[in-house]
Amino acid sequence: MPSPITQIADLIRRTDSFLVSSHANPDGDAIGSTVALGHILAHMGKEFCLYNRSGLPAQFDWLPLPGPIHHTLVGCEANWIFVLDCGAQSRVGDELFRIMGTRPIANVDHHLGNPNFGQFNWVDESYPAVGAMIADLADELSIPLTGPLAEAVYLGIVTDTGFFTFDNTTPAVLELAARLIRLGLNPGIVNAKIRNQWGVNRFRLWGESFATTELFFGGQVAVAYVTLNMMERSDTSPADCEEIVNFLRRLRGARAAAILREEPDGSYKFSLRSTGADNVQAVAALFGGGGHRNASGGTINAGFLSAKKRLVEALGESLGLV
Ligand SMILES: [Mn+2]
Repeated sequence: MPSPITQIADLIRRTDSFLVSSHANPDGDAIGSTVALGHILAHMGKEFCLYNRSGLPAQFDWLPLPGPIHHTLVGCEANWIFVLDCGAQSRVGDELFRIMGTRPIANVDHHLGNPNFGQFNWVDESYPAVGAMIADLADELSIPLTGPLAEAVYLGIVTDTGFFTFDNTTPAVLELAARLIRLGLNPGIVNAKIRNQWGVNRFRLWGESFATTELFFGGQVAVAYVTLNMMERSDTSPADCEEIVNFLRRLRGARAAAILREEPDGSYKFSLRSTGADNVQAVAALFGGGGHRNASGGTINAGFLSAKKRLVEALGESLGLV
């Protein structure tokens, strides 16, 4: 039985046209891997259509593309559908999800628990980013990791490793980054393109949210919040809140950081961060949530004061602070 990467490479060699897709509301790995695979297909003279239900978010408009990223399937014909970085098939959005039974699927992903929904499944959790899988595919097809292809791969790997700061920063992904730099990628310039994309509205929201920070258990648990009203006033959306908790985690002495964000129905979504043996997944699970040991989240169906109290108590108990 050939390895999955050999199967995918053979599929590309013997097929003429592809639809390349990823999850809606794409992050850097979703867009980076979509665009990187597009560059590979362009290099090989294949027909392809790049698709994302959300189109290309403005923060990625600097990325050199091998073709447009379509946000509808109108005019996108293809023999095969690539689905990248999707732990579940439905994450591609309703339009593509509806026609998925009509074409064979190549499922390339690194999420734990991917149900292998494709005809071909290359699912490997040991990769920190799908961008790194596409880099290996380029190697398999003898396509040089230079120019726009290298930038798209780099976008994927730095996004999913938090610029090489998360636990998933493997020797292999650092070696891949080193190779991209050796082949000509300028990390200072590309990192600046990737990172310097914030609107001033987001700063206003973050300032307001950081000002709500409360410390518990002698500073070992930090909690901040964002209300619907705060987002409305600053003209921001839940996407602008995503990284707040990672910065809250930087408080000296805090073993766990939590952010509570108000939902339109009045419930509160929470995100938790910790380091090492401190398990916040177990805390999220108490409220029906999930995630990883050091990064988790969920929803509490309660008003703010009650949600905060329950979360702080659960964190205190889980960390042995009460
Ligand atoms: Mn990913």
